[in-house]
Amino acid sequence: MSFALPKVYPLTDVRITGLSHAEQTRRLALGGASIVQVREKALSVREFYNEAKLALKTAREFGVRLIINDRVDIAFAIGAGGIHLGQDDLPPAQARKLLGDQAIIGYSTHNIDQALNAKTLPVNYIALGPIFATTTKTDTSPVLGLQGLRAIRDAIGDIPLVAIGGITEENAASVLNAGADAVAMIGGLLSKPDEISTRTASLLHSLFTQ
Ligand code: TZP
Ligand code: MG
Repeated sequence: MSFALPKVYPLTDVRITGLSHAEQTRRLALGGASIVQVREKALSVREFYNEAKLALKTAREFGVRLIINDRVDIAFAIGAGGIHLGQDDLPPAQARKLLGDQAIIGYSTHNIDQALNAKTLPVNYIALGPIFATTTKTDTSPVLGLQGLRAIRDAIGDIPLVAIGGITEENAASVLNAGADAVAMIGGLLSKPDEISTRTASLLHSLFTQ
């Protein structure tokens, strides 16, 4: 159940950008992103469905894989590339039954016990965070730091691992060096909406040339 995870994994955020998920997807894709997670915490299910459909249309135009946060029903309804689940969402095994073998399923973890448990589940990657302090998500678990990331990577072996929380272009390389396969970012790419494409391109460039 492994898949090639891109090193840079952007998430959308309408609150930070004031832009639709589709427009954020377009700007991220123009910067070279090949995977985007649509993260929406405020809209109704119907509104989220409509916005996700538009984002998927854009993603397909650019050959970007679109992952839906939280809502397996929406991922299924629009035919998204996958789902990202948290500890309080539908269990990964149920999502796998509903979405099938081809869907990418990601699962958020926040400590070593959750990460070890995630390894036993039918998921394609484990997300781990927060690595650093963040203001984007308020109900976070304690910060793990690079040492915590390294310890958990060593414990879980080689399952694809996405690090999240407070990651920027400045610290991204250190996160990859501490054992992450990919860096998931919200504020680090989106905080200046006019710079989404250039920041994404710059990050990709810096990670591939280091
Ligand atoms: N999960 C753990 S930290 C976080 C999520 C969704 C927020 C990440 O946002 P940012 O702006 O990249 O710190
Ligand atoms: Mg969730």
